[in-house]
Amino acid sequence: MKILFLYPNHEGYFRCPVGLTLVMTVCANAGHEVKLFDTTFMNVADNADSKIREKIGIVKPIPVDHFFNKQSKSQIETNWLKTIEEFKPDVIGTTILEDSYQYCDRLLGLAKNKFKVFTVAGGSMPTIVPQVIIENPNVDFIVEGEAEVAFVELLKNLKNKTSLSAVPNLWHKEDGKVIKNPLVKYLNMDEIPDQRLEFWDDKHFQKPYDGKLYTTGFFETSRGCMHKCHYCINRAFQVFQADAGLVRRNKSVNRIMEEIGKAHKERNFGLIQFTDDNFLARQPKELDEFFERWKKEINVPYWMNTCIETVNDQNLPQLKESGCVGIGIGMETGSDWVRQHLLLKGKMSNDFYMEKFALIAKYGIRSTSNSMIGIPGEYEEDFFETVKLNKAIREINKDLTSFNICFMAPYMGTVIHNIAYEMGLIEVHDKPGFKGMCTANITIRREPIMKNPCMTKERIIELFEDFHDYLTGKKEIPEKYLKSDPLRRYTNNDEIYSLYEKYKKGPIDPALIKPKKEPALIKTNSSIPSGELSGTQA
Ligand code: B12
Ligand code: SF4
Repeated sequence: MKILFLYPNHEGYFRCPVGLTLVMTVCANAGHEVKLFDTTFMNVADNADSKIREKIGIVKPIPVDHFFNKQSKSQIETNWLKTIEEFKPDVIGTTILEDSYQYCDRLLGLAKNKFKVFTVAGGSMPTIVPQVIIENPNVDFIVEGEAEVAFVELLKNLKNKTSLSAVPNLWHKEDGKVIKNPLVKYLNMDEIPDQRLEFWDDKHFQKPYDGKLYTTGFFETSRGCMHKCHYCINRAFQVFQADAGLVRRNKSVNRIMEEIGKAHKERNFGLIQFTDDNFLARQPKELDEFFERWKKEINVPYWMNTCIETVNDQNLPQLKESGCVGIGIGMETGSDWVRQHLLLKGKMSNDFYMEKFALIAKYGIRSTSNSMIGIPGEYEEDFFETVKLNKAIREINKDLTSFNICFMAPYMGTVIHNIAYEMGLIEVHDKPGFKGMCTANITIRREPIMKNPCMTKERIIELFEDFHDYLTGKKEIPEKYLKSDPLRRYTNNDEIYSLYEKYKKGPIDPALIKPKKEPALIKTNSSIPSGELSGTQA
C-alpha cells in the first residue's frame, strides 16, 4: 500500500522524532511505499522555541534561520494537496502532539475534502485522549499507544478488506459508533526494529548544544517512567493504559549498540541525544555494560535526561569516562512543598537536588536544571525559591551548570489539565474531536495559557523573562524573598490543595469533570508556616 505520513510541525522545533520514524520504518520494512510530508522547515522563518530561549538568556544563540524556507499558508496547503494528488496514498498517517493538533486537523480536513483516503492518527495526544480525537470527522482511525505492531496489522486488514476487530490498540467508527479494540501488552523493546532515518531532511539531525551545532542522532534506550508527576504523560500511560502492563521498559545493551553502531557508521554523528524520559533507571550491572561498550564500540559524546535519584558516585565517573557530556534533570521548582504536594514529584528535597547537582559537576559533566512557572497554587514566593535553588546550583560551577524554564501547560490527559479545567482556569472546546481541549493554543514557551489564581499572567511572564537575570545576579532577588522556607505553603485556601489530593490517583477523562467558575485571585498574605500544614504534609 501507499502510505503518506504527515509531520504537522508548525513551530520549527526540528529534531528527528523517534516514534514517527519507527512507524515509517515498520511500514517500509513490511513492503509498503512510504512518503513523508514534513512541514517543519516551511511554516516559520526560524525556530521559535530556540528564539525564546535565546531571548531570555538560557541558551547560547546559534543562527539556524537559514534552515527555514518559509512558505505562505496557502502555498503549504497547495503543496500538501499536490503531494496527495501525485502520490495517491491509500492511507495518510499522522502523529499528533497537542501543540500541533489544530494545524494537523486543518491539513487532514483539506485532504478528506478532496480525496478518498483513510486517515490514521497516533502519537502522544491520540494515545492519552483517544476517546476525544476519534470524534474528529477528519480522523478515521486512531492507534492508541505503540504502533509498531498495530499499524502494520491495520494496513494488512485495510488492504485485504478484512475485519478490523483483531487489530490491537485500534479505535474506529462504524455507522457513527465508536469501537475500541483491546490494548496489547507494551512491546518488548528488543523486538523493535532499528530506526530507518532516510525519510528525514538532514537538517533534523543538526542539534544546537552549548553554543554549537552537532550532527546528532536521536535514539531511545528505554520507554516510560515510574514516577507519578501530575503534569507528565507518563502518569496518563500508567492510568489509561494499565491493561498494557508496566510502561517502564529497557532495551538491552546489545540492541542499543547494534542500532546506534550501524547508524553512526552511516552518518558519523558528533553527538547522540537519548530521548528517554529516565535514562539511568536500569540495573547498575546493565549500566556498567553500557558504559564499557559505548566507549569501545560507539565512542560518541552523548546527552540524556534522567531523574535526580539515578545519578550517584558509582555511575557518574563511568558516565564521564564513556563520553556523557550533558545530563538534563527535571527539578521543576525550588519549593519542596510545591514539588512534593502539587507536582507529586516524589519526596526528593532541595538538599537532595543540591547534593546531586554538585556530584554531577564534581565529575565534570554539564547539567541542565529544568524548572517551571505557573503551576496552579504556586506563588511568587515559591518562584523565588526556584530562583534561589537554581542560583545556588549555578554557584557550584558556572561552566558546568545550565538552566531552562518553561510555563506549566495543561496538556489533556494530565492531572494538571483536570485541575485547571475543574477550577475554571482554562476555557475548552466543545466541538467533536476537541472536547475538553484548551481553546488557547497550548505552549510551554510562548505564554502561560492557564489563568493562575495565585499570580497574574503579566507577572508570570515578567518572572519567566527575568529568570536568568535573577540567576546571574543581573537582577536582585527582592529582599522580602531572601529568607528561605521551601517547606512553607503560601495560602490557606484549601480548594486548590484538595483538588491535588483528589487527583493523586491519576488523571480522569475530562468529560467527567464539572468545571467551576474561574476563581478570584487568592492573596498570598496568609502564609502558613510549614509546621502547621493540615493533612498533606510529607
Ligand atoms: C523525545 C521527545 C521530544 C523530541 C521529539 C518530539 C517528537 N515529536 O517525538 C523533541 C525534543 C523534538 C521534542 C519536542 C517537543 N516536545 Co516532546 N517529548 C519527547 C518525549 C520525552 C519522548 C517521545 C518519544 O520519543 N517517545 C517514544 C516513542 C517511541 O513514542 P511516541 O513518540 O509516542 O510514538 C509511538 C506512538 O505514539 C505511536 N505513534 C507516533 N506517531 C504515530 C503516527 C501514526 C500514524 C501512528 C499510527 C502511530 C504513531 O507509535 C510510536 C511508536 O510506538 C515525550 C515524553 C514521552 N514519554 O512520550 C515528550 C512529549 C511528546 N513532548 C511534548 C512536548 C509538549 C514537546 C514540545 C511541544 C515542547 C516545546 N518545546 O514546545 C516540542 C514539540 C516539537 C515537535 N515538533 O514535535 C509533550 C507532548 C504533550 C502532548 N500531549 O501533546 C510530551 C508528551 C512530554 C510531556 N509534556 O509529557 N520532544
Ligand atoms: S520524573 Fe519526569 S518523566 Fe518521570 S513521570 Fe515525572 S516528569 Fe515524567
